[in-house]
Amino acid sequence: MAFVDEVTVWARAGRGGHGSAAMLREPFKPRGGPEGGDGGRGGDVVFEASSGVRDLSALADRPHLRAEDGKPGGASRRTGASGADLVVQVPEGTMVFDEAGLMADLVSEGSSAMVARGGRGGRGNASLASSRNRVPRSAEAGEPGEERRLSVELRVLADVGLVGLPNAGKSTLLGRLTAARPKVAPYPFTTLHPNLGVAEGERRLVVADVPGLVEGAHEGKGLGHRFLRHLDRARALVLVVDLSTPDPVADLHTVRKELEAHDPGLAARPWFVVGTKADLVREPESVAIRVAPDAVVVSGLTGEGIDRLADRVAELVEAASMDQEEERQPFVVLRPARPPFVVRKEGTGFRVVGRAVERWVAETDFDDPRNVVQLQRRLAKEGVERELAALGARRGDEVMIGERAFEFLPE
Ligand SMILES: Nc1nc2c(ncn2[C@@H]2O[C@H](COP(=O)(O)OP(=O)(O)OP(=O)(O)O)[C@@H](O)[C@H]2O)c(=O)[nH]1
Ligand SMILES: [Mg+2]
Repeated sequence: MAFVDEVTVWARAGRGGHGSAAMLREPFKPRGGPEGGDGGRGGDVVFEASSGVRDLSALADRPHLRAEDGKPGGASRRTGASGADLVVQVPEGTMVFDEAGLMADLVSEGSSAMVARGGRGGRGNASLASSRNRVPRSAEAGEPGEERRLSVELRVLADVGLVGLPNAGKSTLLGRLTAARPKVAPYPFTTLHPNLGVAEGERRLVVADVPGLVEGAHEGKGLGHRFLRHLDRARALVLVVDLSTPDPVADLHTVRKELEAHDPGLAARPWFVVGTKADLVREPESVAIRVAPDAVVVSGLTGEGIDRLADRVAELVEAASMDQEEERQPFVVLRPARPPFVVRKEGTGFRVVGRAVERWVAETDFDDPRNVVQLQRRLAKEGVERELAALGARRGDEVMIGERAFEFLPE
C-alpha cells in the first residue's frame, strides 16, 4: 500500500438553488402577487482531521471533490433544500494550501476547515418584492459554489522521531517502544514511509520512525530527505546508531550532518543517542561512550535496555515541551470576504458582476426616474464608476449589470 503524503485536489462547492419566479393565481383576482421561494444554499467542501485516517491516499484516488447543489425555490414561497456539505476525513497533521498560501493546518482530531464555500441560493420573487418593485417577474439565479485547486500535504505529528542510517534498527525500536508493528528486515531501506506508534506511559507519546538517512540525503539521495519534513514538527529526536558497524562514531556524524543540511532548526531540536544491537558487540558500553557520553545502550533483539530508553524518551519529550511554546493548535486562515463586485471586459463593453450590485439593479423600477437616480448614486458610492474608469471604460461604452445594459456616463 502506497503512503501518500502530497496530493493536489479540486474542490467544488455546491451551487445555490435558483429562486422561483412563481405568481399567485387565484380565481376572481385579476392580478396575482409574487410567491416564488428562495433557492437553498449549496453545500460546502470541508476537511476534517481524524486519527483513523493514515495518509492522503483516499484523496489521491478521488481528487475531485464535489458538494451537493442547493435545490431551487418553489411556488407558495417554498425555500429549496440546502445542498449537503461534503466532509472529507484527512489525517491529523494535514496542511491545506491554495494559491495564496497556507489555508489550514489540521493538527488534531476533529479540527476542520471549510475549503470551498457553497453558493448562496437565489432569492425568489417573493423576497425581491419591494416598495419600488411590487411585482417582480423574475428571480435571482443561485450563486455558483467556490471552486478551488488545493495542494494538500501531510506532516505527521510526532512527539519524538527516530532518526538514523538505513538498517540501524529504527523500526525494531519503534516496535519495542510502541504497539506498532512496522516491517523489519536485514537490508537498508526497508522502511519506505513514516511509521507512527503510540507509547503509553504517564503521558501518551507519538513516536515516528522515518526511512533511513544516507550521506547526501539532503541532495536527494536515498529516501530519507523526502521524509525528513515529517520530523519538522517532532518535539525531540532520538538518533539511532548501530553499535555493530565498523565505525559508529562516523555514522552518528553522518546523520548529524544530514539533519543540519536539511534544516539547522531540526538539528537543534533536543536529542540523545541510542546505541543499539548491543547483543552483537563485545563491549557495547565502551563503544557507545565513544559515540556519545550519555548514549543509552539497548538491544532491540533481546529487549535489554528498552525500559531505560522509554524513560529517557519520556524525559526528553517532557523537557522539550517545557521549552517549546504552547501546544500545537489547529488553525484556519480567514481570508477577507470576496469583493462586493468585479468589473471585467466583455466584447466591446464591460460587465459588472456582484451579488449586491446585481440585486440593486434587479430591484430598480426603471420607469421611475427617482429610482434610477438612487441606483446611480449607490453604484457610484460603491466605487463601480471608479473601477470602470480604471479598466479603461469611456463615456458611452456599454456596461452590463445582470440582465440590464447601461451606457457609461460618469459624473
Ligand atoms: N542482532 C540484532 N539485530 C537487530 C537489532 N535491531 C535490529 N536488528 C536487525 O537489523 C536489521 C534492520 O533492522 P530495522 O529495524 O529494519 O532497521 P531500520 O533502521 O528500520 O532500517 P531501514 O528502515 O531500512 O532504514 C533487521 O534485520 C533487524 O532484525 C538488535 O538490537 N540486535
Ligand atoms: Mg525501518
